[in-house]
Amino acid sequence: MTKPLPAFKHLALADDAFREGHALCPGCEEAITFHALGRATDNGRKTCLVLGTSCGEVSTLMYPNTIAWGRGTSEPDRIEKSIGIIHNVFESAPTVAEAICDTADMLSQVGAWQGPRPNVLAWSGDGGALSIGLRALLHTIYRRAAIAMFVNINEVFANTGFQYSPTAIPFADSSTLPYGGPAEPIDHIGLALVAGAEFVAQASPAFAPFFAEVVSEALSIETGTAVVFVPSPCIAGWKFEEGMTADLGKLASTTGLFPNFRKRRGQPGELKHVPDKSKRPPVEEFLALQRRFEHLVCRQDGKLVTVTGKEQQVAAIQSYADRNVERLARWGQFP
Ligand SMILES: Cc1ncc(C[n+]2csc(CCOP(=O)(O)OP(=O)(O)O)c2C)c(N)n1
Ligand code: SF4
Repeated sequence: MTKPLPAFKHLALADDAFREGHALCPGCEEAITFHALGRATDNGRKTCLVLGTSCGEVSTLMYPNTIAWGRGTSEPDRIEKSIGIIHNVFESAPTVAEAICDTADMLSQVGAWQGPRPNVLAWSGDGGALSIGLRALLHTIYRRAAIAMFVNINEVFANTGFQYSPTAIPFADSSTLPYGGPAEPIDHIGLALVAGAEFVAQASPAFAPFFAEVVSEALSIETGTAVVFVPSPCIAGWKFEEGMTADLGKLASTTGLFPNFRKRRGQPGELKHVPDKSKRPPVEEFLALQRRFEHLVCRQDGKLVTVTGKEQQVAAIQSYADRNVERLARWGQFP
């Protein structure tokens, strides 16, 4: 018997629905995520994608100039290859996706839709999903709508000028909170689990095989909401050098600041790509690559140096990362 292909090989062979013409910054991790979604949705089902206002929306739907979505350049002749996109207001992506699910169910019940259930995806930034739209997201999860919700976590409201977002690492510089503040990131994974999500994951595309598995699993969930948080380096807001996107994506997990994680309801969770404490890179390795933390840490002659007087702030970030790993391990035991 031939072994089934791993998820990322399936994706590599699939027909991509994310195409040229987008205006995301070169080095933006969202482009990698969108290619994965574009390929994962080539699974024999019609796709409906709801984009909440965010960089991901304004940079890929520049009507009437370019629309960076679609398999090929013309209307596909097979419905399972088609991808319909709805752009809606900032905070309502999960609610609109839920309405699409309900409509598909009704059409099925009256016999007007005979195909397999469509892929219904929603996409929002962390500002849209975890700040202004948090209530909408939690109630969609609570109602167990069978959508796959993707939340792009770049720790700022990037599209409108890098304002502070509740996922920000303490003391990160943003346009509304220069030098940041001591508040720790909102517990987005805990909130999604407690609201009743069927599947919750945090996954970085920097770990391609794991990311492909998570995206495919999220699309397969039929009995409730799948929520995937995607930690996403933002080159313009975090101010890092070109070529560092994947390295930062990896360090976000390995330091414990945004570890890869997945959990199905009723099953134990799995923490991935976080070494044991003794082998874990210190948070300074992540911070020193970004100028939003230059008031705290820098590299001199290849060595990590903490700015004099900022030792307590760096220690607070390290403490958060360590406690975050412990907290996620505990969430893994949530029923
Ligand atoms: C109700 C409402 N308030 C404010 C805005 C303006 N707005 C559009 S995008 C955006 C920020 C989006 O931030 P986020 O969701 O984090 O996505 P990102 O741009 O970082 O990808 C804001 C404030 C809006 N469109 N609608
Ligand atoms: S501003 Fe940040 S999130 Fe927006 S397109 Fe550029 S890198 Fe991506």
